[in-house]
Amino acid sequence: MSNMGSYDERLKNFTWSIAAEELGYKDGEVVNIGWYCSDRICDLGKAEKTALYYEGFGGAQRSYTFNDIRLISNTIGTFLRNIGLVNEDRVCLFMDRIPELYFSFLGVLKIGAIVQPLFSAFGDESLFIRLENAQTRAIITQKKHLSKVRKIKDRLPYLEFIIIVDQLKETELEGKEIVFRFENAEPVDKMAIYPTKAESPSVLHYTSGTTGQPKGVKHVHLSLVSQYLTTKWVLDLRDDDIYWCTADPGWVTGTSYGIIGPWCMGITQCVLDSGFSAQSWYQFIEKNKITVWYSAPTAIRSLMKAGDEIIRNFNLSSLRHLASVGEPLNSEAVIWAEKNFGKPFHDTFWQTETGSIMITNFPGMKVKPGSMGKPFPGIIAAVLEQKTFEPIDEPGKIGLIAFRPGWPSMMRTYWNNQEKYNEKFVNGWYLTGDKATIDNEGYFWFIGRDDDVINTGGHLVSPFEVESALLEHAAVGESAVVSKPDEINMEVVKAFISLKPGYVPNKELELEIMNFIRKKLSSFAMPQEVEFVEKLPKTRSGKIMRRVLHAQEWGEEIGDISTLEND
Ligand code: 6R9
Repeated sequence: MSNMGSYDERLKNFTWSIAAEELGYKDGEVVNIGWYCSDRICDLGKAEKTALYYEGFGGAQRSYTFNDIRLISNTIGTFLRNIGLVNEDRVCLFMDRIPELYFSFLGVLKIGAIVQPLFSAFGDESLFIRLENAQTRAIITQKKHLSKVRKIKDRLPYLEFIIIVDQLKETELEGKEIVFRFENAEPVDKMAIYPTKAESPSVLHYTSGTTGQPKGVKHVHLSLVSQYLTTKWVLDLRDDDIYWCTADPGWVTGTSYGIIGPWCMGITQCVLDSGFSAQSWYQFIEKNKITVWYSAPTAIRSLMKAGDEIIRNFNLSSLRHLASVGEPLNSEAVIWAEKNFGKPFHDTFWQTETGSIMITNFPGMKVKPGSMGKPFPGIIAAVLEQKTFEPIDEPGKIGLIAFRPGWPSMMRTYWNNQEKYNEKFVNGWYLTGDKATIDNEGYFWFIGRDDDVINTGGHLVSPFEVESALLEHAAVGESAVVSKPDEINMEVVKAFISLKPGYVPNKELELEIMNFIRKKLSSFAMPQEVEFVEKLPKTRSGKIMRRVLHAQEWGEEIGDISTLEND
């Protein structure tokens, strides 16, 4: 039996106060995520339990108890307060996935300041845009990323403190820079945690739009309520679990479920801060006896590409529950996992803006491979007709995925851009910008981003459906399907494909793949052109950037590509 029990029972009796009660939180009282993730867990008697097990480049290892993270986050919080930072100041975290990143996250929240996590792989201009937009007052970074900060700091009048977590000599420091080494600092056992309330701002996540500047999504401390309950019921974490969320905290998955979710439940989590390889990932699972694993389709497809043989070299029997987020999860990937790990990946659908999981395949519920599952209890979800924005009743009809506002972890605004925020609501619905269908059992099926769906001669083609079918071809490692202009049909399907090792691109293979799709799906879903590529353009969180390929086909402006992965 999962942590949730029966889905239908939960739906009937659901209120968010289930979570509030378990957290010991009452409306109107103080709620501080930093405290909930460390001090409270110690108060519950788990001070000596491992909170974090970290493995870095070259095999560096460190592990910390909940008491350690309580003390270290106190120490950081106190340091930040002593240099003059106050509640609602924006503090950027610009670090690799080192333990300091995780502790700083809690430390910043403990003084009531707003934490702004950014991918350390960002170049100086991507960093600049986001620090300028948020009028960030302090940045915590590593020596190895300092040169990027130095390049832009003079153009950032609001940036007063550049805090470096590793050793630098006094003489090497420039203006605004301070060294703060957590390990050497006097541990602070007691600090007055800032009394944040439900609506006090907590995390500011930047998400890139299709056009224009990246937007800052503002979250509040009440998000804890959603994050706690979805972690418990969807990821199904239990006291003795060893959890691994593969996401970087520069992406919302890495904070909602890579920090807050597991730690507010007092769960041991592992972090692997090294580049991707199938070998090192399987090894990490085996060595740490990971039980619950939360990853993304891009990583899963890479593992599939590496082949099934390698899996036999490892004992992965500790795995109890698998989940995925970030992109549509191809049915092929679900079936592959069942075959190789003895259990499926459970898809979870949500966004930076929603703050927590919204639609999902619940543990214990029938998984339909290729479907996103059903709405989380308390979430009212629908697909809306395009023009009227009214919910569609007919099963199988494509519409816009929308939610009724009001769940605890919903964004409160886009930073400095209330207008863009308001545009997300129509008829009392929050619009996700994605399209789906609902089947006669209430399962949601992803179709594509609103602007990715292809209309070829009047037929609507889901890029996801074509990509999933392509993945069933033996030669295809990964693909991105977009439209290209066509005189007769206005637009037709084009596929960009990266091949599995051992396959060579040629005309014959192109024709074979086209035929494969024609037989599997239809003649209009068949790519009219296949372009073989080494790799696909992706964001730092692993999402295929179809719009880059689309723009290339249509000779249009590419728009904001600051999240493009470029190494
Ligand atoms: C958590 C996160 C949100 C967008 C979302 C959609 C896509 C995420 C998905 C999925 C299909 C899933 N997306 N999960 N599409 N199936 N299970 O990813 O947040 O980075 O803001 O992206 O990602 O297009 O609108 P974010």
